Amino acid sequence: MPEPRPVDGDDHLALARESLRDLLDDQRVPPPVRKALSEEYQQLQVLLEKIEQGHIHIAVFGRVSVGKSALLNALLGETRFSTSPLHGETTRAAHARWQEYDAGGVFLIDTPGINEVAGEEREQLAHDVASRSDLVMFVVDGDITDTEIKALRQVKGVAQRLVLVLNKMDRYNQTDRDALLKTLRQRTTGLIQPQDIVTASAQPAERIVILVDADGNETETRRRPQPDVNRLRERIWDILKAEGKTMAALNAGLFAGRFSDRLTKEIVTIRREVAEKVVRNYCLGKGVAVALNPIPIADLLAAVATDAAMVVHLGRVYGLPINRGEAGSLLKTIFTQLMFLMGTVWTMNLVAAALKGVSLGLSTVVTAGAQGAVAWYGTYVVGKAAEQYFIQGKSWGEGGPKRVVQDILDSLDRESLLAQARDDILARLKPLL
Ligand SMILES: Nc1nc2c(ncn2[C@@H]2O[C@H](COP(=O)(O)OP(=O)(O)O)[C@@H](O)[C@H]2O)c(=O)[nH]1
Ligand SMILES: [Mg+2]
Repeated sequence: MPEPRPVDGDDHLALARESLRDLLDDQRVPPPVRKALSEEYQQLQVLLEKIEQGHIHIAVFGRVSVGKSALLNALLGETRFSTSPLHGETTRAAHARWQEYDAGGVFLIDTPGINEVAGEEREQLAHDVASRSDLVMFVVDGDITDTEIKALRQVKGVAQRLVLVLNKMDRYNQTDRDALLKTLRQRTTGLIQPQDIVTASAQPAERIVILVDADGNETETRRRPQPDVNRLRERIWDILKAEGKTMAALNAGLFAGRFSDRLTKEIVTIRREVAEKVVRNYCLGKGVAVALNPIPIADLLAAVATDAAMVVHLGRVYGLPINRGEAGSLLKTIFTQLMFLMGTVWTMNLVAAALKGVSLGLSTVVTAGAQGAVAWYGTYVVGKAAEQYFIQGKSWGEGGPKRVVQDILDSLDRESLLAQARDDILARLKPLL
């Protein structure tokens, strides 16, 4: 039997490229959503270019002064990133531009040190670093602190691939190194594979060397030993050889996934805003009409059932157009639920509620306004129910229409909506009286 061809990194990349392109080109995304997410769209574009050119991004992450910049320099074999004994050069504003260096398609990214104080900012930094890199080198310079463990978890949640680097090994003797490595392994169990924990000396401290000349004169000089990042370089190289393309593809895929989640949420928000406006417009129209031409209380809800136009309009807002006939049966369903759940008694209670606070000198205008408010409110409930039907993709969901209508009634602040309705209607009527 022929073995099926395994899915390799190239296939993953092709898929990732396709999904990024689809997201970028999706014409159904409303312009306001595109505008709200313009930064993310830009990132998407950058990411697409990155995988089209086969770039790999490697970032360092860790506390201030653990030697992140030094480590990148040692890997490069030249000083590209500035290091500092005081407080790490890269520590200012966490969102300052990160330094990048392109070493033949592999980009090394230097980052500010994680701030021990600002938890939220640290989380953001971890997220940003991890989401733009294929591989993150998390650097520590001794036993790992609780803050570091927390940050490690945050990075791990987003990063495609993670290695833990134990730097400044020149400061320890062999026994201490072994002990340190052992605790590190224990403390990161479940977070990092033992083979992904590597030791390094990025910029070993200067040593005093005593030189003895031919005459036996001793002179003291300071020498900086060579950096030792061989194990780290090998580990990164192995990972890139084995998983590089897949990593880049998965990273892009993850980004695309997160992006489309955001997109969906943003679209939902915007649709909800538009739908709310649409519903309120119809509410006001209905309320004013009823106020101008009051009808018997029992017919109020029935009158609501004529709001097919609103339902058709809402269907368009949610990208699920329906015709008048469909709108009619949808309304019938909602109306049946409303009648079932409350009946006319409820309607009279509503009118009483709408009249609340205006008990003295009931003028016709006020009663009319109250009836209009009830019509307004009824249309609002109908609109919200229809909206829910569209949100669930033209379905009432598991609980059926009864549940939906009931939930809406429970969630609405009836008193304040009625007050709003009455004010709106009376404001609209005033010029006519
Ligand atoms: N002893 C020792 N010091 C190091 C090593 N790597 C970096 N350092 C020192 O640690 C300090 C901070 O290094 P830097 O790369 O700026 O740290 P960053 O803030 O993490 O970027 C500098 O003084 C470095 O010389 C190392 O392997 N051994
Ligand atoms: Mg630095």
